[in-house]
Amino acid sequence: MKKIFGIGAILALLTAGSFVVTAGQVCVQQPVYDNITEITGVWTYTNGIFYIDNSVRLHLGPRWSMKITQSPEDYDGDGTLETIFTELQGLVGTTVTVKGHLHEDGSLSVFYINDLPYSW
Ligand SMILES: [Ca+2]
Repeated sequence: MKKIFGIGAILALLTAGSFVVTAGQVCVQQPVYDNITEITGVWTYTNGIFYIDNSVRLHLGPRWSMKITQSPEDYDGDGTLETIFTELQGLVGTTVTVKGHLHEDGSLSVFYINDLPYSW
């Protein structure tokens, strides 16, 4: 197999992104995103879609996955870790701050909910 990159180049590529390589271990850190948008408003749910103030459509991943995946965070603050979907349903009607990538159509890919990391 032809060698394309030396180990130094690979390490430089990895450390320039969202990974840190130390002594043979790969540690995944919170990715660094540019152009994070923060929006605060009332968390709503209409026709199977979560919104802020019924206007900013939130991208939170496939609903089937949210319904079977245990949430790593207690987003609704009820003291219980539930499925992601149940956690997000628990936010309906409350004022929430989300951070994420704002798309040209005004929708938001959510990376943080009330400063808790969100991923799917
Ligand atoms: Ca909960």
